Amino acid sequence: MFDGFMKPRLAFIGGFLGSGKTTLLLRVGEILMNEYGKQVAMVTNDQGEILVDSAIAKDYGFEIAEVMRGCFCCNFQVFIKHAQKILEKLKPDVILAEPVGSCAGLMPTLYTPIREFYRDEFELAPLIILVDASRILKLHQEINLLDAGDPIAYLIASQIREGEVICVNKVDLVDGPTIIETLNLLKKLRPEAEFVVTSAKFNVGVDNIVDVVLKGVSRRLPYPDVDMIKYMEAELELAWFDGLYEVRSEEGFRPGNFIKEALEEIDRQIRSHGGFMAHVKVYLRTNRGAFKASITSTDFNVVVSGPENVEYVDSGILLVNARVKLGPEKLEEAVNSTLKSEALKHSVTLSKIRSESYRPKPPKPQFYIPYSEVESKF
Ligand SMILES: Nc1nc2c(ncn2[C@@H]2O[C@H](COP(=O)(O)OP(=O)(O)O)[C@@H](O)[C@H]2O)c(=O)[nH]1
Ligand SMILES: [Mg+2]
Repeated sequence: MFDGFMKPRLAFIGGFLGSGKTTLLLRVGEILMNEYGKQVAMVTNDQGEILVDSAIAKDYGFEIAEVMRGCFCCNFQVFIKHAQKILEKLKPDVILAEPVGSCAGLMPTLYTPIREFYRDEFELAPLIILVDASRILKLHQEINLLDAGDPIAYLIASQIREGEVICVNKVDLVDGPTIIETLNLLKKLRPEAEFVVTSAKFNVGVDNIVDVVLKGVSRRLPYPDVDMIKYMEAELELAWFDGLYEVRSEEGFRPGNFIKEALEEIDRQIRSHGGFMAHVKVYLRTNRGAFKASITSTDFNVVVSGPENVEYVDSGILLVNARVKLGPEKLEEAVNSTLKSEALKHSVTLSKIRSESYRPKPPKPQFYIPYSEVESKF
């Protein structure tokens, strides 16, 4: 059969906020395009309307569609409409989709409904769930993932328990015994899964995920029911913030230093308010290229990536996305006041175009197909 007549592969890469989904998707997309000559499209997804992930994916030259203001499961029809539009426009071989990192229950609300109702249009790859190797054991010590009484622990454990392929990412940051201990913990949570170890950042093990995306077949593994109340508690604990700013400086400023120091100070401010930092991301687009950085609760250093040999720039557009366990008003105030003082320090004039912070609405999936219904069809 010619490629053009084949159903496109559709792969979802889920996992908690900051686990490396966007980084991995971009790597996988690059390999598929450059080494396999595949046409690749991406669907990004988050709570707000100004999405850092989309800005980054566009820089890579991928055709993207965005599902904003809520997760795929609560916007199932929007997701399908976008995916179908991409099919018409681009006829991609592969669609890579990144669900919101605070989303659990992808199997009953998204994956299985697509398999049931859209099997003629998409060929689903196994559900891939990413885990941050540098963070999961620390989180497990703080909020036991095995008993999962804490709502965020419940959310993370639920994500892992429905993965068909569990990808332990960021292994460049940990040693061998930590990887083994991490795999032991994950196997307790999800003994049936296939396990892959990667460093998306340094392109280690990514080929294994490419294989899953291109050729993997869902084994229809059992998946747990989602306790919607507990899941909702976790979603609601984490406020969303997005902000868009114009930055200028007559004498010029160092873009990398500015976003690094701003992010470090935002981190300090949030921690001083007692907030749990799920993920904060900044993206600065300048006429000399784009600079980005992000931080999670267990990061010690902010690493900025962007074009090398650019010392000074004089203007840019700054995007900030945050998901933090803190009141939305406090979060907005902490980010905006920190940016203001950091701008002053760097001789930057910062003009807010817009910023918004709120608790996402309680999740209301459009479909819910429990495993018991799938099982009865065998
Ligand atoms: N050291 C290291 N950092 C990584 C790796 N993958 C992602 N990151 C970093 O982790 C942070 C979160 O990554 P991102 O892809 O935005 O996570 P997402 O929220 O799951 O989409 C970013 O600063 C990435 O550069 C990895 O394999 N190793
Ligand atoms: Mg992302």
